[in-house]
Amino acid sequence: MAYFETIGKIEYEGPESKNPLAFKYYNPEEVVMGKTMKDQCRFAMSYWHTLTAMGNDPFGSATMFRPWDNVESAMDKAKERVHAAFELMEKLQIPFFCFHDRDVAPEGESLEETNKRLDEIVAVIKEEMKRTGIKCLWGTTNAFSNPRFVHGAGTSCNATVFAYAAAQIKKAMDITMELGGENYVFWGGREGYETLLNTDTGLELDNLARLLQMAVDYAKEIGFEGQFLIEPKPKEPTKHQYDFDTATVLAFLRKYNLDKHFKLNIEANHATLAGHTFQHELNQCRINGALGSVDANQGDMLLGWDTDQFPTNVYDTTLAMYEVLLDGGFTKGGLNFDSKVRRASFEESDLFYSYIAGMDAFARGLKVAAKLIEDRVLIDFVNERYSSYQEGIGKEIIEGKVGFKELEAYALEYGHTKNTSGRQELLESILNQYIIETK
Ligand code: XUL
Ligand code: CO
Repeated sequence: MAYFETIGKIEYEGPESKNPLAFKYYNPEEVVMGKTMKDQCRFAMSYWHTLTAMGNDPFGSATMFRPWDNVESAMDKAKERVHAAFELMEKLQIPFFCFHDRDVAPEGESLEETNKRLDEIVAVIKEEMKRTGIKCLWGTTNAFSNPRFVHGAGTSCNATVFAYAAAQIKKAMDITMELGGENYVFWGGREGYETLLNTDTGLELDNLARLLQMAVDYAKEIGFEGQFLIEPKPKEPTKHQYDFDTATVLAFLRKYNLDKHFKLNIEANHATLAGHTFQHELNQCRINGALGSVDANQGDMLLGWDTDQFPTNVYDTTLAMYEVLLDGGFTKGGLNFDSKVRRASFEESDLFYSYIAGMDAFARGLKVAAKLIEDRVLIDFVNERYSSYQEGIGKEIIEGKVGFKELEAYALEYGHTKNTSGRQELLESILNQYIIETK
């Protein structure tokens, strides 16, 4: 059964096209910096926002009544969702998907039954993957929705909940491996706290590290070669999430000797909630060799929560792809649209318009970023700005040849040379010119 019968395959028609169901910038086979756009972007569909979100918010119930939910049992729904997902990805030319265990199959009465249900749906997903060639970018565990995780999962005060979370992750890793997932994500759903008055943060963080070490050990045991990723977020659902931002996660990983095993999955809206730009978080990953993958979305400048909107801001996608390209491009990671249509965009066609908007925004960002790098506009400026470290006293500082005494002697003799302008506004106007003019 086809769920998007009136919509055909979305093709590239170029920037002149007025067809709302066509790509204006995403041209999958076009080569940008040595790779096709398809391989540079590695777009992924998020299973949860696309198939299971229904438009509920704290003030109102569902607005989206999807045709694939028009069947009786929860398991039949789960199967129909697989077919809808693959039809949508095929039509949008999306080569990957990302999922939580609980997105794909409903929980049963017991863990055993839940796992059986997962196996049944995973078999259907595998068939569709074989039929379409679509792959799994990453899998993850939803250890936050069920009420048992009220105090967290790996950081719960209740050891039986810790055990349950471990069991759930074990199974989610098994199925991610079975589906050929290229990464496995840990987003700390309820790993955080509401008040320090009742919280042993030391024990909770030690336990979180223990859980992650168990995942590393289990991956070795089963031969899972996917990349482990941690996805930082500063708040929501808890008021303070432990994986606050890139800097916090890197410090945590290093403290517990886990840094060799993990990279980061950076989400745009999480970066801005932490008071950073999207580019800042990617930049900090890049300089620490920790850029794994991206959750592509955007927040709203006026709202202080995770709105998970489809990314349409070309300025931000350009600067994000700039960091990704400077990092050498994605290897195992990609651009997962952790984005959902607005509650009022409740028709099936809105799913297409929003994915097209997001894919075009990133395709455009990719091209502008590539041109900025090819023309070396920022690179040469930055190199020149730090050129005092390439010779003389600067070189000696870098090479560790001098300490305070030698530098004091130098300063006493030479003082300091004049500073030069940082030229921020000039660079910003050049950036605008590239965004507007790049062909
Ligand atoms: C929540 C969020 C998650 C993770 C996966 O804010 O971003 O969907 O990406 O659990
Ligand atoms: Co996310």
